[in-house]
Amino acid sequence: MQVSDITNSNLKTWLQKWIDLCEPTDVVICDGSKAQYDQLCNMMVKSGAFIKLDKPANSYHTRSDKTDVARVEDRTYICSARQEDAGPTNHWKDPKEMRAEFDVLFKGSMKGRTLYVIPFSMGPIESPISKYGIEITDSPYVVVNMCIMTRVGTAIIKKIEAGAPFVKCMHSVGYPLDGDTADVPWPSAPVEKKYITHFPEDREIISFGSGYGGNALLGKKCFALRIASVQARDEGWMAEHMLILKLTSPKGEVKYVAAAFPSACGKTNLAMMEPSIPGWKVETIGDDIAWMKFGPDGQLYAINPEAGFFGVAPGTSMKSNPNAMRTINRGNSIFTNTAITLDGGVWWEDHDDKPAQLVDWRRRPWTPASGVKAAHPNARFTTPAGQCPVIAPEWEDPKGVPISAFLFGGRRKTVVPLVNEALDWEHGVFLGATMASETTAANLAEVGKLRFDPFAMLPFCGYHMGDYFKHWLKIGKKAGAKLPKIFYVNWFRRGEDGHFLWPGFGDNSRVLEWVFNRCNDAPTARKTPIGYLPAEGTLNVKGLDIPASDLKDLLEVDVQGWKAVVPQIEEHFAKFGDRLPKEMMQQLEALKARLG
Ligand code: SAT
Ligand code: MN
Repeated sequence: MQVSDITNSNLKTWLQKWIDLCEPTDVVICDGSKAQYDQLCNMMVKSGAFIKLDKPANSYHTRSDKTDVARVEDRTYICSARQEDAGPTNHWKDPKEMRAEFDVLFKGSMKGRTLYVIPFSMGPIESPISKYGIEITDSPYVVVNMCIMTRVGTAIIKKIEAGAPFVKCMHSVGYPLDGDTADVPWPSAPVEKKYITHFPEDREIISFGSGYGGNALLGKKCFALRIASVQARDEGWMAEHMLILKLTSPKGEVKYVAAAFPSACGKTNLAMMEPSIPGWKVETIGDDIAWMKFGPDGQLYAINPEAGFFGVAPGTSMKSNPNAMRTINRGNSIFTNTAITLDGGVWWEDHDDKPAQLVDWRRRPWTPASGVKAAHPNARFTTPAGQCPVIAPEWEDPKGVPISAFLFGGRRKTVVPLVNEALDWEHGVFLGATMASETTAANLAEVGKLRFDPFAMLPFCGYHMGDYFKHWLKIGKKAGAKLPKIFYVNWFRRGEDGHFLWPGFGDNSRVLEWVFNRCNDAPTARKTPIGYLPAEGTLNVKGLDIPASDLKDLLEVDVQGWKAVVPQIEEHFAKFGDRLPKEMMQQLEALKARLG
């Protein structure tokens, strides 16, 4: 297929504008085929950008430039027409000025390169919850990653030709090969030229200068969260930074749970967990993003808009996440900024193997005595979700799965109990709006400085966060809605001597069991000033070697601790000014009153 075959004038005009501006040598429309994927990988092996690994099968290693290793939040902008619509949690640029700057930056930016057109679907192509996008990029690395992370194919162009809307996603690494400029293994632009920009009113993304992760794989955070959150607000659905898991009880009863946690709280681990309690089963629907719409029965139905996992490699092991390891080991994966073993495999910190010698992510010889990390801390695997051994059979069901519970959480050494059920939806929204992790290594006797990350959406909400809280409240008022129950969990509580009070990992299934039973209205809770906590003896700790005093600390209300947190919540809420829904201050006042 060629650009000249496209008849939809909106798509064609947009493509032609960028082709004319960027001046690529070639234009290729991606078809999502294995043949094209293999051909691009082989091309990158020849150029030196990729190394073909000996294991796992059909997998590749690549390393980025040392300055292009993660999302760049400082260079990420919401270009809404009015600055106040971006809100206090986003950087903003005037859309007209930004576009004028791009006319200069993108001029000739693809000289000597191929421009790839990637038609992709977020979610199963036929799902009423899914949405389509077209990404233009000059990075073959982006193409092959998008082939794993999304559904790529020319069928999407047919849908657009038939009138389906699409999100315009423009990307260039910003490293033209003009004159004598030689190519490098990982082309990118200096940080002051990097821009990850979103035009919410136009449903458009323009990204310049970075080839890494969410900066460049525009279906993920840029589309599926920042742009989709705006679409969800306008259209009455939800685009959330949540994993989705399927929980099956020993009796065979099924419930689906969606959970939001800030980075580095183990979302992927929870999504693929192996329960420690007999007879319970956890299967995966998604590990990062959930799109949810009300069904005719009033329930919220969720899909995972992605088709792969873009997981943090360091810390992933047979202990922390055996099913992620099994997924990767089935092959067909791309490893970015991990270390390489001398027998052609991959390695990272906390890997199960303990090699004596490696090649580190910068391609330098490495031994345990080197004194530096072998893998970059944000090293990633890109791997197809379909090959996860515990992927739920219905993970691609176009109608989605009905959600019974939302979990929120953060990393809290103090104050916050193991599990706490919201008193009602509005209280649940308050819990989401006040999600936080401790930033400082707090003295355990006091409350640490909190970094608030409402709904784990801080860097991902495409509009004013106060309006986003309002949207959550509005969802709760939908007539006939059968809303999920909301819970707050904390696996990270510490004792006075600093030890973890809760074992975590597979034992988190004990908390899931309690949540499951509460969704069936089991009388297993006691009402407290902060919400419903497990009634004495209702959290299943059978077979768990946990001191009674630790269990008590995990499930009690630390009234003094909560009182000390209140001023930090007030400060956090003050940032949203008059766009903070009044219900949030009312919830805070009610909490204060209940604490006495
Ligand atoms: O780089 S991504 O945005 O895909 C992952 C992350 O930073 O959470
Ligand atoms: Mn994420």
